[in-house]
Amino acid sequence: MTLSEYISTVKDKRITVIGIGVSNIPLIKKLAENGCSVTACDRRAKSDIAVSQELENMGVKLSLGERYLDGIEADIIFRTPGIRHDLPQIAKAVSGGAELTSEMEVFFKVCPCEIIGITGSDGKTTTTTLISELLKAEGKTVHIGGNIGTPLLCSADDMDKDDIAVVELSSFQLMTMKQGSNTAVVTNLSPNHLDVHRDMEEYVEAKRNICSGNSLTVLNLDNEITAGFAGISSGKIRYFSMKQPVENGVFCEDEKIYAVRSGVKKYVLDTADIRIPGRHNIENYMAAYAAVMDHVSAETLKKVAREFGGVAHRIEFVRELDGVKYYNDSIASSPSRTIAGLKSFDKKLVLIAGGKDKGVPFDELGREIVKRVKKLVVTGYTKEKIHDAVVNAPEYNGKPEIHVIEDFKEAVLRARAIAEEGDIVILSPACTSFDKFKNFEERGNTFKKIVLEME
Ligand code: UMA
Repeated sequence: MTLSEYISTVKDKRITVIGIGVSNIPLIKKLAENGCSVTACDRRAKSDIAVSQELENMGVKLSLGERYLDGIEADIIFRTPGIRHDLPQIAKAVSGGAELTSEMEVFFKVCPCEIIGITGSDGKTTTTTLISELLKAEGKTVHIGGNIGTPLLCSADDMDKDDIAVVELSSFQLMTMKQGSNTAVVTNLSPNHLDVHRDMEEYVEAKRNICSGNSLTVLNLDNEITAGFAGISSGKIRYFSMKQPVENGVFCEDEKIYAVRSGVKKYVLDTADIRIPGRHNIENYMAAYAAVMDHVSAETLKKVAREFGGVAHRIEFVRELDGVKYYNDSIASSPSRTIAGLKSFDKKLVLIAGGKDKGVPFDELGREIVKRVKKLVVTGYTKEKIHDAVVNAPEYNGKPEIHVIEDFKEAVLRARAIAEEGDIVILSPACTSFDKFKNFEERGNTFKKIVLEME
């Protein structure tokens, strides 16, 4: 079934779309353009939804504010990822006969090409990007989307059967999905999003849906929970492992990566070929290659590994100047994210941190900075707080030296001035960007511009 055919089957139905955000806005417009009767609901007020007037002009009925879910009268309900399916008002509409679906679920129905779905607690965005880069480098037409930020449903009719859709899937998206992707990749699973999921079991249950009915499943053999998914999938299983050889899949031994088909092992890559830093990125490469090794040669894998500088703003390599490497990790807007960034390198770093406070304590960050940072530059609202967390860390003995600089550009230039040949400078703020920038992208782009303009 194509998207146009799907729309013609729902034309006479009452459609309620819950959530007017990134996932659903194109869908609401598409349905309205095709003459469907659509009610769009959102807890936000009209003035907070930029497209509200445009939607009304297209004939969409809006149900907004505190009581936005009251009295749903629908034959079909589209749920946005961020909303639970079992809210009483939704459950009531479903028990009254409404069909509950989502933008992603319908995309899976109408997508004309193979879908590679990627989920996991960590590494899913990078693995999704790597799969896309590998396939593109091999000449394939790729459509990348899902939780990574681009909804794909409304482009489905422009896709060709020989293309490949590479889709990052969150537990929120998977929670109510009945059909998995043709190829499923599960990077790893550890407790996450327990503020939304009822418990760890519900979270794992949601992730499991990715394996339902697929033909190839790629699982992390080193992670007990994901390894256990093998029993659910009816298709082929490939494993990846940092710790042990596998019968089918990809593994790493003595810093060399091997691809194995039916027990026949072939060397494909050295870990040193991988330009993006961190042991976790070796795992991401193994997961990605296990998913696409039927389409992508070892030569292409090596080329991408050597050239790919990382997902924008996530420990993204910017340039090397005077023997100093610069990385942009602007996405790190919390201490835990910065700690993960610091742990990605096996040497001490020159760190630029600071920004707007989220009210999260910096104590643990302070201790990690003492352990993993050679020189520290703090900037923005939180500069003093981070400074204090470092000097109050029990292990602090006067090192690292700390430079407190309010101005962002000055801070970056100071990092350059204090870095020595062989050093790594990283912007990994541990705070949001809202003290000085619109968002983390603007902060990262500003950092990159300053670094690229250095002479
Ligand atoms: N809304 C309600 N009531 C609710 C929840 C949300 O009315 O109870 C409304 C919000 O006011 C908003 C709209 O629903 O106007 C949409 O909100 P949403 O949170 O579902 O998000 P989208 O804008 O559609 O973005 C979603 C993903 N967000 C979440 O899953 C929370 C985006 O992932 C994704 O890129 C996008 O779809 C693309 O399809 C973001 C994310 O943080 C980046 N994901 C989590 C993660 O990666 O950890 C899962």
